[in-house]
Amino acid sequence: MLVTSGMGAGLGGRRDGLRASLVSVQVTVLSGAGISAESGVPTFRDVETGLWAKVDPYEISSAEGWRAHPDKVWAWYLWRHYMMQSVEPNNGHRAVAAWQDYADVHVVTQNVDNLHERAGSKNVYHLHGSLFEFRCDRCDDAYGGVLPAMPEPVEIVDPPRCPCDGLIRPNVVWFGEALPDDAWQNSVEAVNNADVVVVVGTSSIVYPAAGLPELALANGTVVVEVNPERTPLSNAATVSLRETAAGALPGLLQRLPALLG
Ligand code: BV8
Ligand code: ZN
Repeated sequence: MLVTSGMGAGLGGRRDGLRASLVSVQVTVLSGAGISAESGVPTFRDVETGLWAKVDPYEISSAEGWRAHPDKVWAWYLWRHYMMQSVEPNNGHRAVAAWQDYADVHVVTQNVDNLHERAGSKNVYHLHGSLFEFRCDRCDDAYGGVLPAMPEPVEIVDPPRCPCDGLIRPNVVWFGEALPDDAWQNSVEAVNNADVVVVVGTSSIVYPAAGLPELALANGTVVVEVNPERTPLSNAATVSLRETAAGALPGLLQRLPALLG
């Protein structure tokens, strides 16, 4: 609906009707790696193509892993950072951004990519940090140095050093690390104020992020899951669609009345 065009006056009238009916509605989107899959960004757990198919996630995405072999972790994040430059938002990201014309939209994402922002989404809360921010693991100072290109993944690259002699690390949240307070507070508020929560492209097993749809359901809020695969949330969700992000999100708001019966 939001990205389709050329259906003349009928749609215009309905669009105004929809705008009038939705403008006071708050839509909160909880997204995971699956919303970026159709942009060519590998998800984590896909057995074949997943980022974690080739490396041990707890070795490469945990505080312990960083302490044990920072050169391996740094190389992996450099490659992911470089890969992000060659991908574009897809119709899933674009639909979520376009909903802002009709409703009050907040995006809570586990993704460390910037595809929601590049699609035009304003209120985006990164629960697990960003691939585009770097800081010292000792004094926390932000790092703005130039990063080497890495078209092909390599085994190890020594991370740069901070003037305090600390190591420069990506500003992402690793297993065993706390989530950024402001992003978490904004996310809980966005779920508590939501009229509908759309959970898209996440396996719903990593906490505390996976606890947010449960909070919405406990609040009696409509939860719509979009995922080609079933997840631990599918049974509890108000509606669970076995569809892809780019396929389902463009027309989702218009389908809601029929979906919710
Ligand atoms: C913490 C780093 C405490 C960034 C990541 C309660 C119970 C059990 C365990 C725990 C618990 N509480 C805490 C834990 C431990 C742990 C945890 O949850 N473990 C799990 C695995 C059991 N949690 C933590 O450690 C968290 N920290 O609790 O700290 C604390 C408190 C105070 C002080 C100190 C410590 C930190 C968690 C964050 C870890 N970092 N990544 C990076 O490298 O990117 S997690 C990583 O996996 C991702 O960031 C992402 O968030 C998460 C989940 O992945 P998804 O996004 O869901 O992707 P996945 O591949 O799994 O699934 C993709 C889905 O998309 C699939 O379902 C697929 O079907 C679908 N899909 C595919 N194509 C499409 C699609 N959907 C739509 N369209 C398509 N086209
Ligand atoms: Zn430092």
